[in-house]
Amino acid sequence: MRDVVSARDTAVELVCSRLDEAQRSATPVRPQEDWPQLSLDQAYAAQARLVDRRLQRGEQQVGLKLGFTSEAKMRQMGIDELIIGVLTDGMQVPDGGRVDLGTLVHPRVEPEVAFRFGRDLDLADAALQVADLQGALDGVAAGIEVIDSRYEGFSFDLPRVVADNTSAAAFTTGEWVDPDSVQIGELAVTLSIAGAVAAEGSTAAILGHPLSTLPHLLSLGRKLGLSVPAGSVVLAGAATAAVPLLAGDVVVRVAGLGEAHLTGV
Ligand code: OOG
Repeated sequence: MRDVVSARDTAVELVCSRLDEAQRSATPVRPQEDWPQLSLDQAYAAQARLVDRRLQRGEQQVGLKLGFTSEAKMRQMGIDELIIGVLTDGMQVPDGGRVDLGTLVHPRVEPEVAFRFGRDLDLADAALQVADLQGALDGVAAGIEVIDSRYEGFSFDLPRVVADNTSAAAFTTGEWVDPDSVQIGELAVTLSIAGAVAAEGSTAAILGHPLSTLPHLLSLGRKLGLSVPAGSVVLAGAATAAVPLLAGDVVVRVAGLGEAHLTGV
């Protein structure tokens, strides 16, 4: 039994090391060669270790992100299960800030709706309800996520993308709006790159309504024992398919909610 556990542990550590190295050197890994098969639980264990390494290097956790919450994303990547990843301050870009393309492998951008929570939430607490999450929401904003798979060809299966911290690379959020002052269920979303519209959709593409992600945030977060300290940002997942990030200005506009901006350099 012990041998089985330690062999599994070695696989998790190996995957974590390779992904960490790939991210830091902006050099993709080739999982087809000599890549351990991980279960989904092991993949989340690898993700937790990968995030731990970043925290040990001085980064702070600032939030969480959900992935594959829209049909467009599921179809684009061929995965139909919701996933969760961790956001750190090392990934956070001020609104209108720059993203250095030289530090990334093959980045793509996605238009997002972002939530901000105003009080500490321990998702592992069995008494916590979806209504508590909704009650703790103190801001909603337009957002941009930069994803950058550390796998060659941006190609992965479910455990691989989970281990790779759901391709999280960078993100920004626009001005925070009081969640009670805006209905976010069906707002037009536009992603523009260098002044040209690159993707269009609706917030309804995110599980029918971005707030429908909260039960998933709770169940995935509970399973993994995640916490959401006050001030945390949660990205609800892309409303459209992702688009390559090139040098130039990126603007996400969510009609009636706001805009978020960044520049690829
Ligand atoms: C995985 C991340 C997916 C989303 O919003 O659906 C994601 C990927 O496509 O590389 O962030």
